[in-house]
Amino acid sequence: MTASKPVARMISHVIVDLDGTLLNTDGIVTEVLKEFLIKYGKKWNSKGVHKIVGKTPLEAATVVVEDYGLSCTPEEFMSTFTPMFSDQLCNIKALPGANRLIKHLRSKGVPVGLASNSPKSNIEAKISYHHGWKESFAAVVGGDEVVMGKPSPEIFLEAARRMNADPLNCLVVEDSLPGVMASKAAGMKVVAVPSLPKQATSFTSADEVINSLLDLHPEKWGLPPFEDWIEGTLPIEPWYIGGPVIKGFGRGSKVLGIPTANLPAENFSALLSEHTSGVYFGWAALATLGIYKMVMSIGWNPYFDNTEKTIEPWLLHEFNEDFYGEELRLAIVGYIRPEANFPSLESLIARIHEDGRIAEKALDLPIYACYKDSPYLQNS
Ligand code: ADP
Ligand code: RBF
Ligand code: MG
Repeated sequence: MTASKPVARMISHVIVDLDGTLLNTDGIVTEVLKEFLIKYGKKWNSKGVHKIVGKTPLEAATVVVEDYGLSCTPEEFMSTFTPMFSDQLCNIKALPGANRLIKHLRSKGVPVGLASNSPKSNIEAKISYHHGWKESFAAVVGGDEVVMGKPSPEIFLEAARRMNADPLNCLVVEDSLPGVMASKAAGMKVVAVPSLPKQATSFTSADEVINSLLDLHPEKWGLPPFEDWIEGTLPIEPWYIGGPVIKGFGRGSKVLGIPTANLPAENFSALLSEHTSGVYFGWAALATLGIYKMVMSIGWNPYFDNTEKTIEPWLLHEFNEDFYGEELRLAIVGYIRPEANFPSLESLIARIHEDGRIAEKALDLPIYACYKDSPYLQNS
């Protein structure tokens, strides 16, 4: 008897979560929470953040009230916090790759549902600030439209039902653990995009864990691929940072043979939280030495498991001397890959050299080469 081959599952519909997946809601939640806690004479602490990601507002309020020992009920907390938060909805930014994903699936005719534990009116308000989003969703389901929010599967099943989709043919994109649990309970495939760094290991039930939406490859799920990758690179809206070259861990040249001219990451915390960690490339200007091609990593260097995010640009040029303290300006124009861990130092080094070759070649393409003339670099 021949065992029948399992039929490959066809994905026909995508269902996305909103907060933490498409929108950087946590950034605003944190700002508002800080302000709120000051009123209560308490100080915000980033350590509790993981406990509120993916919770319903009331659940999250309960955690905050308890953790900070606030002298109010969760309901009272909500009645003060909610209007403060609502005032800030217009300031919630799209996460990297969110616009690109929505536009792509829409242009390829793949129906996309939005399923969030937030109340429907809240979802509608949030997406109204993002051009073209509302029209892109075939269904929107809020936490107030089901009996139980995530981790119950109800919200995803309802989104599928409204799109006339079989749950088995749905792919969910989710940042939270409750959301991943809900997707699996609904019988769906799920790609996790953990919004908290270094949490990827707890997402074992997800079908795939990626670092950011930039790393989503729809073709893995039988969906139309993105068409914007060029020679192993993804063009991004350029961003610019600069500052004095500081001392890093002293291991770039010593341990890897790859010197990286570190920038003071704490000066760019707001900008860095807008961009995901990963390997990027672009142009680097040194005030006295000139403009060079550059490839860099931004993040926690998983191989070394750093506790602080660092900015590590490797200038693709042989210098005769160190240039600590010099003003270094960067135009970051493209993305290559997420930061990764490696089985050996040799494999990390080999991969960084390959990143260097990719960047070197890509920067000759007109779409990237033009940024060498950025006024920001010329005036350094
Ligand atoms: P650190 O940990 O202090 O950053 P590294 O071993 O990474 O030390 O060396 C980085 C330093 O090496 C830079 O700050 C810079 O002064 C110098 N350097 C020399 N060549 C390069 C290069 N091609 N790219 C970046 N930095 C270089
Ligand atoms: N470190 C990692 O742990 N994982 C990576 O994937 C990784 N990629 C890098 C890519 C480039 C282009 C560069 C320049 C560095 C990368 N590093 C990575 C960072 C490296 O660990 C770091 O520069 C050294 O630890 C020096 O502090
Ligand atoms: Mg360095």
